[in-house]
Amino acid sequence: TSILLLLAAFSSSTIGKDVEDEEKHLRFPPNFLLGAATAAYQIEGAWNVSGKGESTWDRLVHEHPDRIYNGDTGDVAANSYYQYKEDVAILKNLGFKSYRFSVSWPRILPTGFPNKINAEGVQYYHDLIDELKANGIEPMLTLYHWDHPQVLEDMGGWLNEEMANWFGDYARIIFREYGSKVKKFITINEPKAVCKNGYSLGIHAPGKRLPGLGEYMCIHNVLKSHATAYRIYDSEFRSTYQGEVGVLLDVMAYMPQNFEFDAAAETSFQFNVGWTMHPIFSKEGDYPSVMKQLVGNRSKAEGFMQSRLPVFSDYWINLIRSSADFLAVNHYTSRLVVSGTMGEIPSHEHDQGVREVVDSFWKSSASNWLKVVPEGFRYILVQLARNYGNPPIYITENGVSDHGTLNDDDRIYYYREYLKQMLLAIYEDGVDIRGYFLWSLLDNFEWNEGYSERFGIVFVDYEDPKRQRILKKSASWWKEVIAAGKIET
Ligand code: LGS
Repeated sequence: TSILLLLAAFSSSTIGKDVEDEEKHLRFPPNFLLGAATAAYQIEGAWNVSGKGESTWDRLVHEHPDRIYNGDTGDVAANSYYQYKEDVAILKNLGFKSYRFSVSWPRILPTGFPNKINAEGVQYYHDLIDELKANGIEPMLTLYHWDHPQVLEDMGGWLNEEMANWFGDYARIIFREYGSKVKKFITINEPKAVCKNGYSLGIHAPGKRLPGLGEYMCIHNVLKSHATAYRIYDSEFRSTYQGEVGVLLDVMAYMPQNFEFDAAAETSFQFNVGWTMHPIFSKEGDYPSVMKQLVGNRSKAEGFMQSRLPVFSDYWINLIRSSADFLAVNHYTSRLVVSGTMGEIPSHEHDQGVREVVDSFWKSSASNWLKVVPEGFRYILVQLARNYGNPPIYITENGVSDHGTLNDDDRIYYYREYLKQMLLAIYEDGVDIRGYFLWSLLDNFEWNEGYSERFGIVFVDYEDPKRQRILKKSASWWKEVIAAGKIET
């Protein structure tokens, strides 16, 4: 039925549209929050000073330079630890109302534990937040954007269920320190990416390769950790600070290629989205039934005694259910879902028993996974709203890469077309979207791709020790859009 509703939503948009509607569809709703996003490891640098401990990403780039394009590292990155005032000045100049940044966990807790809180690290984020607020920019704080203390990884990291307690301890410090100034928190950036890339494929830190096991165990502990942090905010801080804590989802649109494969697209949606969303947003909690069934069946066929998908106790089902004040969505691109299987090695993609492919007509970017599919944005937003009771949504990442140019017309095209689709989802389909953060303010350390793929609206000169920032054409485009409160065509 959700597909029918989606189709109805699409067709209604083409009927009875007059000029006034079109004009309205280009305007952001009142109080809509427009912002830009970054992440600590990708921009800060200062990796081993001011009391900071080693993170899993520090370890990976230093131990395995072969896994990163050109052997690049985030040791200096955009140097934002020292140059954050320039970043804030750019945000202010362009008119952004909000800034999404992440806190480096080992900068706060170098030993991984609250026995040693690094005062300099704590102060850095106070300074950043104060600078933002002095310039009228609202902070949105991500507690974890992929760089956890290496000491915690040495004890198993996201494969250890104790991580829920360790993350809880860290979250409490963050809420206590910044809760009076920050009203929007996001717990964990992109659970699926953390777990698949870090513990199954091993391409991201910590580089562990446990195909078909690591990602399921990791998501299990990530959900517990998220919920633990959420409940800590709820019971210890909410009444004083009146803020919100959201869960973040990395999501492509998984669209049926045609009606025949409708069920396939639904399965893909449950494996990619339901996996982390169903335990939180559904009434019954827990993983989607199709996952339990398919992973269970395949595990059996592979000779495992039990399903590779871990089982939640009632205690955890209750703790995780409804553990989000809003849904944060990172969206870049789409896939078509067709029959067939993906890969031979056990993984959630293999277990789902359907294949995700790209359409050869979709426009490319500098990242091979990222095709430009604006209509997919509306599609997935409607699907999320329909499946999870229309929760308040913030788009926390959306953007496109190139190899580095100031004249980034392709990026302007991407933003314009994606924003139009988002506004249609708001006005035509009633999706409750409260804000949008582009990825990214700055060209930054793009993980395995080093500095070769650039997502910034601001160019950073990585040849220059001063890391000069230069506005790209897309930055000027955004400035006009924000000032006008609507998309300029
Ligand atoms: O810079 C990252 C951006 C760019 O591309 C950011 O730190 C992340 O939060 C986010 O994941 N970002 C991102 N996503 C890439 C998704 C790749 C999916 C690849 C799928 C291959 C089949």
